[in-house]
Amino acid sequence: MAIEQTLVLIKPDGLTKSLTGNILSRLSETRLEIAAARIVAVTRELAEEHYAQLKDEPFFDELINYIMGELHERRRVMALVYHGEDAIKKVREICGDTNPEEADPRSIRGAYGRITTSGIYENAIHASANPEDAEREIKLWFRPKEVVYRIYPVQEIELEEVKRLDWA
Ligand code: IDP
Ligand code: MG
Repeated sequence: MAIEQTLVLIKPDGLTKSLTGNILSRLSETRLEIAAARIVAVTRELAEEHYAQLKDEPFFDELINYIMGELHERRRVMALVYHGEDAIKKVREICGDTNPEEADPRSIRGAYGRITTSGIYENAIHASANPEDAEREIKLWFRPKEVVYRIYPVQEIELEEVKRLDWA
């Protein structure tokens, strides 16, 4: 068994329904460690990049609206990295099937997901499907210094003329 990292997103429906605590409790059953966490206001660019593999699906536009929080009061998601043995499979198992109506009712998606009248699967949580996706997704949502374990190589780069937002 390999030491892996996996990206978890608590999607906007999960935040609007105040499910964050419940979902994190369920994930703690895996005994994996949280290696990173942040609240993210999702831009269209980030949403489209995250779901790039699904761009030809008929539900793609709705999916982008969903993950950006356009369908909910909360225009944000909670992004986390879980770290440990077999992390990808363990988290996917506890999430349950993509379709919340088919997911085991004891899984997170089975318990908290629904299919909207427009047909989108609002399933409360995202979890990386395989090691390649996990690496791509973690690198998309986090900078190296935000993740406490370094399982992917890093490099130092020199920046010139950096602008950053500071308190006025
Ligand atoms: P996954 O989240 O279980 O990995 P993906 O196929 O990667 O499933 O799809 C990403 C997300 O798109 C799903 O979590 C769900 O919110 C939505 N989705 C997937 N398939 C469908 C569908 O057939 N109809 C509506 N929404 C879907
Ligand atoms: Mg997927």
